[in-house]
Amino acid sequence: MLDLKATASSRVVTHGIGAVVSCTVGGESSRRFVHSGSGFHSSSEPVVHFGFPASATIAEEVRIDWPSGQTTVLTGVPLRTRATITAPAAADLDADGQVGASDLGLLLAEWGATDRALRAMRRADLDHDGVVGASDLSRLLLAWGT
Ligand SMILES: [Ca+2]
Ligand SMILES: [Ca+2]
Repeated sequence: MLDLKATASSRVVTHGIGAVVSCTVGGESSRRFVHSGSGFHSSSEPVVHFGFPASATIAEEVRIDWPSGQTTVLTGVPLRTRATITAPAAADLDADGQVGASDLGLLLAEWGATDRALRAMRRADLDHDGVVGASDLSRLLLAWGT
């Protein structure tokens, strides 16, 4: 079993609600939506649970697709633990832990884009005004190097 607690530090949703978590163990992938946790188990924390064969000890890959369009990928995650995963900062488009040239490139690639159905557009639209443009660029530059 792997419990993942997904927390979002910023934007769109709090606590990772709406994120999709994919977990690969022994070459098999399963997916879970992060939801509010209300209902039968009545937990206030957004936690996703995965069950695996008893022999499994490690997840080759855990991938979190945040509602913001960003994606966090972890490899070699031990099972039978609880991992807390924090969403990347909004301007860290490629979720590599810092805001820099690669994020700028991703934003510029979406310049003028307006289709929020596309993940690449959503993550570049930092101010959520429905278009990728100068205000998003200025937000990214303000966060540069963080
Ligand atoms: Ca980055
Ligand atoms: Ca925008």
